[in-house]
Amino acid sequence: MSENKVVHYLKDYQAPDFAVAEIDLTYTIEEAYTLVRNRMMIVPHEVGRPCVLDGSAELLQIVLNGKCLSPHEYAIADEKLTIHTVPDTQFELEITTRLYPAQNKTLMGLYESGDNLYTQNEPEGFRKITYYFDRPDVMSQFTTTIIGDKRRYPVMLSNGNLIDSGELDNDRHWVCWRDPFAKPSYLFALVAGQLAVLEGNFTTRSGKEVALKFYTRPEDREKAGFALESLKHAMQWDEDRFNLEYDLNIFMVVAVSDFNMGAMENKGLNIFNTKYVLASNDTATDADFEAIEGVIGHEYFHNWTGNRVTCRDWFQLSLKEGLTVFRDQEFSADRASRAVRRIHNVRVLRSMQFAEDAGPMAHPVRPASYEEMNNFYTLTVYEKGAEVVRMYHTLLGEEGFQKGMQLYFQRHDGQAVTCDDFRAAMADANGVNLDQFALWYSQAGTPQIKAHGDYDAHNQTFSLHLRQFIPPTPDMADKQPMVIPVKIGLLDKNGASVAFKMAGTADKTEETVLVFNQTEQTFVFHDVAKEVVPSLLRGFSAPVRLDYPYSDADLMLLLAHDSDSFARWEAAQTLYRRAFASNLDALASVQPLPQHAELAQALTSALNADIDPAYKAVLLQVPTEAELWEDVSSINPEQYVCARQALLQSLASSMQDTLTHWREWADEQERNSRHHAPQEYHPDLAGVRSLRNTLLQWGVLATADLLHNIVNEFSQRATNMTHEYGMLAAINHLSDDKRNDLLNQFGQRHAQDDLVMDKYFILIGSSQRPDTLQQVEKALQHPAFSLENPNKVRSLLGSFSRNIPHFHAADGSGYRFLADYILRIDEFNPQVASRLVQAFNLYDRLEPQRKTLMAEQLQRIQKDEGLSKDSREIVDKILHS
Ligand code: B3K
Ligand code: ZN
Repeated sequence: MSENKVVHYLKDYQAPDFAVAEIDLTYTIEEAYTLVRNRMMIVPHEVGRPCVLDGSAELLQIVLNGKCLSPHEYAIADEKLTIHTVPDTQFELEITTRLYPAQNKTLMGLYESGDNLYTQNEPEGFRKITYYFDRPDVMSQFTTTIIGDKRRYPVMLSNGNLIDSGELDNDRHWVCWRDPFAKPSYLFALVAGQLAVLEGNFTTRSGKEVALKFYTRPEDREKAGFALESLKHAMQWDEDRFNLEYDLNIFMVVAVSDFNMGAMENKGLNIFNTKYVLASNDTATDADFEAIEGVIGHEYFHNWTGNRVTCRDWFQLSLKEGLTVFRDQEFSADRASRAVRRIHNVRVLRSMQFAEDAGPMAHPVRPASYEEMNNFYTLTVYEKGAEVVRMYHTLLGEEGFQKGMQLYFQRHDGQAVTCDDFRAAMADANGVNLDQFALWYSQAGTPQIKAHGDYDAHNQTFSLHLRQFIPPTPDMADKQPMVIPVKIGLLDKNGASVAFKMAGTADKTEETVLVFNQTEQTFVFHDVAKEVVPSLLRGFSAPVRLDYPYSDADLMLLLAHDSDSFARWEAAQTLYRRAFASNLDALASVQPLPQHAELAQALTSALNADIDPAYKAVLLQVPTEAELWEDVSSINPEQYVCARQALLQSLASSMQDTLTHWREWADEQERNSRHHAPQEYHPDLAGVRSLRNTLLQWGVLATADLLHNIVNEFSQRATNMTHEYGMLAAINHLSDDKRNDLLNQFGQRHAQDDLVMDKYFILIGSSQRPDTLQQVEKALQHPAFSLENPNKVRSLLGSFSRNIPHFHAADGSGYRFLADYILRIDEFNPQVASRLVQAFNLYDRLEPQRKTLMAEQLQRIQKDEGLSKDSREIVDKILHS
């Protein structure tokens, strides 16, 4: 237990003592430092309170109503500046600080990347720039003047509109930006440097002309074209589906390669990781294009859900993040392939968020406490938060949900509010009671449902019995039953949909949403003329685990016939889980492995059915190890990899001909594509390529010749990154030297492309070849690698931390290696380090030998005296100390 632990609690929230009517910032950029003069008009809410500002920058001067304060008039401690006595009415406070952006490797506050300057302020970066009420419920109007050298900083940007600019002596110039919308400090941004711009425009539905500007390094300018188009689609979609228009005359996006996260929604001046802006056919995969569209959408949508209406405090983070993820998911789904997108989102949720919910970091969608807020930008807040928003949508329907959104904006535009305010708007707009729904925000853990059904031929009823259980988490032992929407349909034994009547309704229907809100409940379906198989949790209508005693034959029926594409995919997932479990048993008892002929047959039929190729590709996804061990303790990770690999191998061998057939079909489709440029990203072609690459991965397991084909075709297909990367991924685990040859070719061909080199490092870090650790160690010395660049660390070390056989190597080498680098990175970038620490989350659930080895490394990290509070919070939670 560390001594200076400061825990922040939701229950301690207090409204701010002061408001800031206006803030006027002047940044003077010098060679070695930047001066920031911050002039605030402050209004006390109550008289007699000391003025306490957050800040950690070098303080040069404080001037209150024109008078310079002397040291006894204020105190500085624990990143807080306390001015003991301030006037009772509005006063002007001017604070000057000095910053050293080139030395700031945390990538928070103002920092240098390349030769340019950028900011990142969410959640608490602004306090590294100046002294301020650095909390989201203090909103103010910002005016920003930037002064710098004309040649080094020809472009100088901040939020809002450019209102003035001018020339100065000594080759210097200045600009002044003003943001007419009040905002919290976390949305403040500044960028200065040599940047090229790609421009476009958008006319809003009310006729406002908006200038769209994408700033990049000069050599990357053309690669921002797809992101620019994505932005226009996002702006249009938000008008069409949510009735929300953009509100400034300019929208800027700046791409930077050193960035701790994906992107940041600063008002009118989004700052993006280059990964989510830059793309061309020969450097980005189809998945990259789709991610760009999604993230561009996400940040743009924050303009309303996050910026216009923001969070009262950081506990409410999911108010903006869960809602905005829901909105970006819907945007992507409306653009193309709704079914496949939904499955993709569920897979991420189940393999990563469910694991978080079952581990030491488990917390509710609205956490009750935190030590370091940066540790709470989690899958639970984002992805489970989006599922919570989706449940309102499922319960209220599109129309009811939009009514709720309208009321939410009507009540709260320009305010900083809570998740309860959002829930109240949904409830009031629809005249429904959503009190019990609040538990989704306060109870952590993944609810589990045990279900079973009875058919009564005499009464022609089908009864579904449901029982829910919310597992205890470190923060809470006993939990109350939650409201769980269960979408359901019924199929007869031939796979046809069966209509039914619910008690109290006049009409028959083929699908309904059950509102399951007690510990145990039975739902009766009437007028059911024959035996049925229920299709449950359609569309994954709630973030829960559901167990129903289906026979294998029932699952095959659902896989072949269910009209709900999620439930159909889910049937295949359950069949895979069962086949996997029998492999695991066989391995444990040293028995020969089963062949899974029936499953192979069912999958073959599914592949041969007339369905979208992208959907065929997702049907071939076997649950990840993290999903397979979700309710297991004393895990031996190696056995999971072996049993899963053996399953893939046996299925691939028995399906060889089908795999080859569809792979050739995919090639044919691409060759004969109606699209004018088959190399380019297009959702239809992306689906075909995703099927091809999945088949390639399966094929390599069964057909030795495929490696030769890949070697022969490699250079010729290299004009399209989806193919190039797909081929490398398919052979990445092979011990054959040809894998190294191709990977080297790839590394040399793309040596100058930062983002493609990330892929090169991912391939090295994720390979299951026996020499992976040596290859990773060598890659750390590669000229394109840098520990200071978060994308590089995530690519090489992040992928290694998820590489099950190597990270969990029985001799502890993987744990030791990662701990070494966590300690090194933690010295300068705690945020990136503390993410890597979470690779150790499985600690409690490991088999005893690995657990001991992991404990040694966790304790070594914990003992480090200079350890950041970011990493310390995670290690302490893992070790329960
Ligand atoms: N709001 C930012 C995330 C900030 C993360 C700070 N550690 C990006 C987003 O969710 O849109
Ligand atoms: Zn967001």
